[in-house]
Order: sequence, then structure tokens, then C-alpha cells
Amino acid sequence: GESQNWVLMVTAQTPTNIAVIKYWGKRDESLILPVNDSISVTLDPDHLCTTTTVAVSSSFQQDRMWLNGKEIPLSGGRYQNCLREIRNRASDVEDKKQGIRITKEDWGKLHLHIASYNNFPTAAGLASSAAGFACLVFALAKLMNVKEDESKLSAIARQGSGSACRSLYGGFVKWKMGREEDGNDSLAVQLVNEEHWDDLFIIIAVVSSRQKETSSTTGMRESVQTSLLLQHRAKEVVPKRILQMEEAIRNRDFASFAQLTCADSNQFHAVCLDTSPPIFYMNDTSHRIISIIEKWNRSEETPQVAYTFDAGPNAVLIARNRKTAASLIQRLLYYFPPNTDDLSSYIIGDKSI
Ligand code: 2P0
Repeated sequence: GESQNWVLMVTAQTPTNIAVIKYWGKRDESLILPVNDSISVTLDPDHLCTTTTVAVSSSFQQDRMWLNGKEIPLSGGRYQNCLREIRNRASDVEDKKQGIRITKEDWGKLHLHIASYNNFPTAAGLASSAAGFACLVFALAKLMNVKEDESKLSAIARQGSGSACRSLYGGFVKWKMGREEDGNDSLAVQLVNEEHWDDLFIIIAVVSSRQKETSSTTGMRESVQTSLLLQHRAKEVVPKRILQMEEAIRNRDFASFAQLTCADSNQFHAVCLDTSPPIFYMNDTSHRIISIIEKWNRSEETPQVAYTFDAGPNAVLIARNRKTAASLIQRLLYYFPPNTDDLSSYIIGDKSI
């Protein structure tokens, strides 16, 4: 950079993903290496996504970041690891319009400004680090002309947050746990793209807007340390389930898909209960939703809706098609009638917000 007043910017948008075979437990905490493979579906980019702008300028004095307009510290190891990995792979960049050229070596000295926004309320307990770190890594890679494919980038996003590695692709994605100690083979691969099974409808029932009590990071650490069920799950259950799930996805076999998704969500929450002290992510409303869906599925010839719950009480409901999704919404409105005075903030089970 010759002149003083230049700035180079890249904006990227990344959707969040929902695991249908869950990641829960790390074998290496600092590299974020999991104890089992996981499989997720990436949401449409216009819902529950993060938009991140990364900028570089010779006038920036230090790396800084704003999340939803509020400055946050970049001092955490996870941010530093992602920034370092991307900077190490930076290439020359030329911007003819502004008459600037940034060399590989320059990237080590230049500072970054990062602004990130979630298009969903952070307070609704849906805030996911998955979209955030995936978007950050992708935007930085574009800015710094990093010549790596999505899988390599996913291994970098993984070091920001485990589930983030699965958001670099659309469609159904598998995070392979990998075997190597350095984590280079712990990365995401796309199983099928977003067109392969496009009649699925995903509805998220917001059960509570409260922040969860146990963070995923702390929760999974305690599960690894205390839950025997986690050991059994990682060694015996998930490897088989991954194969079955891949086949169900390939064949668009909704009955198998729903059975595996629900069973895996329930086992993940059983592991949480098997942790000492026990972790409760679901609440009575979550349990009611499970009962309603189970009863409905059993009353039909074949399952209509799959449910899955992450580290919180909100239900992610996957309907086999649009017609089923409409029926699902009708049922939710029947069982959880909204307060008609204020439909703008319809939250099942938590009327205080
Ligand atoms: C998942 N979850 O597979 C599982 C299911 C929550 C339940 O990944 O410590 O935020 O940053 O790697 O990725 C949430 O955990 O945890 C998560 P870190 P992350 O989606």
C-alpha cells in the first residue's frame, strides 16, 4: 500500500446448520477435535444467517471486531487461531482501482476490522457460533486471496467453533472426526447439495428466549469427563448411525431419516442427563412437542416430521414436504395458542417475552 486512505473490504453471508447426528464431546479441546463424526443440514441462506464484512487498511492500528454493532474482544484463542491460520495462507492481492498491492508479507503486518451481524435475535437462544465462524473464515479467505478449497477452510473454521466447519457447504454435510493429531483431517465434506432433497421444510419452534445455563463448550467437557453413555455413543452408536443416515439422505428415505434424527437427538439429551451434574437443555414444552410429534407420526402410515433439539429447549422440526409443514404449523398453533394481542413475539411456552 502506497497511499494512506485506502481500504479493501469483503462481505460474506453464511447460514447456520442443524445437526441431525450430533457432535457432543471433544478429544482435543484446543484444536476442537470431536469424539465422533456428525451430519447436519444447512439452512437456506436467507434465514438464520450471519453477514460479515472484513476490511483491511494501512490506517487500522489493531485488529478489532464488532458483533451486532457492539465491539467484542478478539483476544480469545479461538479468534486468534482462525486469524493466524488464514494469515499464514494469504497470497498477494492487487486492487487496481485504488492502486494498491498487498503482498503475502504485508498481511502479517496489516490490521483487520471485522463487523458481523446475525439476522435473528441473539436473545432468542438461537445465536449460533456455527454461522459466525464459518462466515468469518470464508470472508477472510476471500479478502486475503487464500487458495484453499472449502474443506481446508472448514478445518480452520472448526478451530473457531466445532459446528462452524459444517456451515461452509450447503445441503447435507458430514464433519469427519479425523484421526490425525494435528487435526488436518478433521474437516467437513458435502454429502449432497441443497437441490438433492429440496422438499424438506424446517420449522424452528422458539420455546424460550432465555439464554442457556450451560454453554456447549462447558457441557460437552463435563459429559466427556463423567458420562459413560457418551463413551458408548461415540464408539458403538454413532459410527453405525452415520452410515445409516448417509444412506437415508442419499435415498431421500424420510422414514429412516426421521427415525435416526429423533433417536440421535434423544440420545444426545440422554448423555446430558448422564453427565454429572446433569445438564437439562430441554424443558416441559420441549417434551410436549416430542410427544405431539411422536403421536402424530405413529398415527400415520409413515413419519411426517422429525424433531431435533440442540443445547437449548427450542425445537427444530423437519417436515417431509410443504403440505406436512402447513399441517405442523396448524398443530403447533392448536397446542400452543398464541397471545393474539402480540403476535409479533410469538414464543411457545415463554409468554414473558
Ligand atoms: C451440533 N451442538 O452438532 C451440536 C449438537 C449442540 C448440540 O455443536 O465448543 O458451539 O464451539 O465446538 O459447536 C454446539 O457446540 O461448540 C454444537 P464448540 P459448538 O450442532
